[in-house]
Amino acid sequence: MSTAYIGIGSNLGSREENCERAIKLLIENGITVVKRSSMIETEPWGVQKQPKFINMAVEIETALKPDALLHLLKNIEIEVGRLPTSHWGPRRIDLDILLYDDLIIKTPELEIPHPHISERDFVLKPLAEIAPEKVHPVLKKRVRELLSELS
Ligand code: PH2
Ligand code: MG
Ligand code: MG
Repeated sequence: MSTAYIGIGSNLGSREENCERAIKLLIENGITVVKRSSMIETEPWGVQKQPKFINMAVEIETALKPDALLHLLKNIEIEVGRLPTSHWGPRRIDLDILLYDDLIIKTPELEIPHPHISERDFVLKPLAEIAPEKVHPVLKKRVRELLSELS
């Protein structure tokens, strides 16, 4: 079994419900949701002219390898009603693998740890709620340290 952290975001439709639905679908697909952060409303990052987001993070346990987990997350995004969008544009749901054990992967399809973690308070705040002591395997710093350096 592996432990992974998934970042969840939504800024279209019923944002909280979209996040809940995604978590329900994770569980229905055999993923164990070990911890979940609170939901926070965040200002859009990257492309600013779009609605505010709801963001949260969950800790999961899974036997799925990263590529299979990514595939499942993409299917859940479609199930929750995600439509193709512009880069960093508005979406009903976004499910990102933030960390997966202490793995470091960089392929055209998948980068773990998720890039930009250390620049994004909408990722670090929820993550610090559920995994403050987790060490980022590339930056070699704890999540709570990355958050305090950001703010
Ligand atoms: N996701 C993005 C781009 N910008 N801003 C916030 N606040 N929250 C997000 O989840 C988000 C974003 C692309 O995935
Ligand atoms: Mg994202
Ligand atoms: Mg994504």
